[in-house]
Amino acid sequence: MAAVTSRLARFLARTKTVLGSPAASQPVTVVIGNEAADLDSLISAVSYAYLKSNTTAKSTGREYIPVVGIPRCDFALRTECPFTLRTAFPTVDMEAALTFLDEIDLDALLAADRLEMVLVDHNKLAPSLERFASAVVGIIDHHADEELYGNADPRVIRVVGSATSLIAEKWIDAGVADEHMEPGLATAMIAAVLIDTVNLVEEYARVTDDDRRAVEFLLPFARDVAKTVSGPPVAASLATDTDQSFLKSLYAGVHHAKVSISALSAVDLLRKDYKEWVIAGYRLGISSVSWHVGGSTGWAARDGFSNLRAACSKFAAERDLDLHVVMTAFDFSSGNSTAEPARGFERELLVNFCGKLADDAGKASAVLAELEKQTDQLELQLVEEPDAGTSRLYLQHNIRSSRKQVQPIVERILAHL
Ligand SMILES: [Mn+2]
Repeated sequence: MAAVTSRLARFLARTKTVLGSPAASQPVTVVIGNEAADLDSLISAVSYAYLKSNTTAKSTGREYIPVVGIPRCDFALRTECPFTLRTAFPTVDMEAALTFLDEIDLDALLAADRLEMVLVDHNKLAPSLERFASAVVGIIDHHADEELYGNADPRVIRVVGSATSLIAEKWIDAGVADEHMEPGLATAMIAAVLIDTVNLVEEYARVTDDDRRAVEFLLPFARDVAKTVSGPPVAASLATDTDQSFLKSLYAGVHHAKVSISALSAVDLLRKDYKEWVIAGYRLGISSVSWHVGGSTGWAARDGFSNLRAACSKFAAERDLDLHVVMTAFDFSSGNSTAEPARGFERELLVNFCGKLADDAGKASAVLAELEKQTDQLELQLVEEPDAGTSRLYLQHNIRSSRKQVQPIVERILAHL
């Protein structure tokens, strides 16, 4: 194997050695993204742990370890993540260098009093990790503040397009030596910001000045081919473009990878980008899917609506859900064979009642009535009632509301049932 010339890859390899060594005794700070483990979570965890290893760790001997919050076998489902790593680091197997949730014994670290955790891209531990609440020492996030872990330091929670933009700000503040921000890392960070801000396009209301500032800071590093020892940092086509076409082709590549999912099974589509909450005794799950249910090239046309419904019911039953919401988002104008430039970015909401709410028609219809009342935030239009009473498909005309906005709405509704 060729010598590893990426400092980031060497850093990741060292963290794996620490985890693999029974004799290791140094304190560990696990930097972890949210349970959906999307590109923003992955890259913000890696870039923040690496920053801290280049700054704080030097004086404390503490090891900062980025952890991807899913088992390794699920990584391939996040199609945009492996794609981004391969594009940003064409000569290094960055995926192999990562640590996944099934490769670290957090309980043993906690029992040995060696564990601290920093949450990036979320500010409340996933239900499956709640037992580590006492270990949370830092938060850098862009979701609604759940007001937990009041002593966390840093405790940065600001609604910007991408958590990675907040990490970029930490890099700017730290002013560490330029060689640490290698072209591949800068490219991967830009990719995360572009995907979460729909390519910095104003009308989708995701992008903020902080996201633009992050990209401005990262761009010269991403474009600086001279800083790589082992060849071009990005695919040759990206390296020779101007800044604007660099951003455009990077976004197009990552976006295409993200939406190239129509061959995935229904259950893989549902678990690819999935988060769960327990609210007032009700278990809520929300799956985000970068495709569309309706239409001739949609998911329902592929599987049939009853099969799609059955897959959702099975998925919900396995997780003991009382409410399962499938949020779809699809850019019909983006360059692919089925592009429909006349249609832009569209969202749908598929609401499925299960568990306690499937058994209580009164409460289920109360939830629907409340959702339909959200004429500003959601602007729902009923498309289909595939299974009267337990399932409804809507077009969500307010395309500005992503899961980050929809989840608190559903939480309020469940809390007042
Ligand atoms: Mn995010």
